[in-house]
Amino acid sequence: MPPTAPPPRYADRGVFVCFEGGEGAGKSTQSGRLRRWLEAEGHDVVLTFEPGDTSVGQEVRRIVLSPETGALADRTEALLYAADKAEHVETLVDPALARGAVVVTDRYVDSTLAYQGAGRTLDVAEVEAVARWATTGLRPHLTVVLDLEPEAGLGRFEGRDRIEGESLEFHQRVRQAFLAMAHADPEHYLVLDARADVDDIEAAVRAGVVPLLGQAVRR
Ligand code: Z5A
Repeated sequence: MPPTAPPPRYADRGVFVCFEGGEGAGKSTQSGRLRRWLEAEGHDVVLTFEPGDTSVGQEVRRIVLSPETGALADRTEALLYAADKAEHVETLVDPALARGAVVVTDRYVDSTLAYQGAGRTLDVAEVEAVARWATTGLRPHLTVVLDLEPEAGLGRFEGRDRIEGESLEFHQRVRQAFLAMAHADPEHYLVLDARADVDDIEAAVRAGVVPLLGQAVRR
């Protein structure tokens, strides 16, 4: 039996913003732009990502994404992503929030619910229990879902890693899972059309983040 999911936890210092969406949706582009703008506004900003932004996470990333890994049992994959998240939250995200920083992460728990849950068709409730346990229930104040048809997103790249090489049906399930999570909790989600102009998306992201900045510390 998987661990019991802890209750949702929202940091009472700092601001936690997450970008989610399929491959090529523009998460790196927009998270980088948000960081530059927040820094220019004088905020302490930590831009991070999953999987792989800790030393343990780098090892996990190599295993889960390298085509050389070959087949992995679905549960093994889910547990590896959960391990990356546990290390990420305890050693990087929580300490930054505690000092009042704005933490911007490129992917977080929703990615495992979408890819290992909906995509691989593991039991989503079980995947969620493991991922919430790993992250001690920490949730973003705002998750920006950059929504894009998988054909369009995958077409923005040439190389394929283990997950990008999955079927179109897999990526369709992933997309629908992100949209369903956003639909279920509109207070904490912003869904944006990732086909829009990059500058327009940036402006919409800022508009979503500005109301949260009251609990962020300025340098
Ligand atoms: N994964 C998982 O299964 N479970 C988990 O728990 C977690 C992750 C955390 C990580 O891949 C993989 O791990 C991912 C899910 C899985 N799946 N795969 N494969 P990654 O870290 O290597 O990459 P990614 O997260 O999927 O991001 P990405 O594919 O690199 O794309 P992106 O960051 O969303 O997009 P981008 O790099 O900003 O932009 C892509 C291109 O589009 C680039 O040329 C841009 O200039 C262009 N672009 C950006 N915005 C636009 C707009 N608005 N119009 C036109 N062109 C644009």
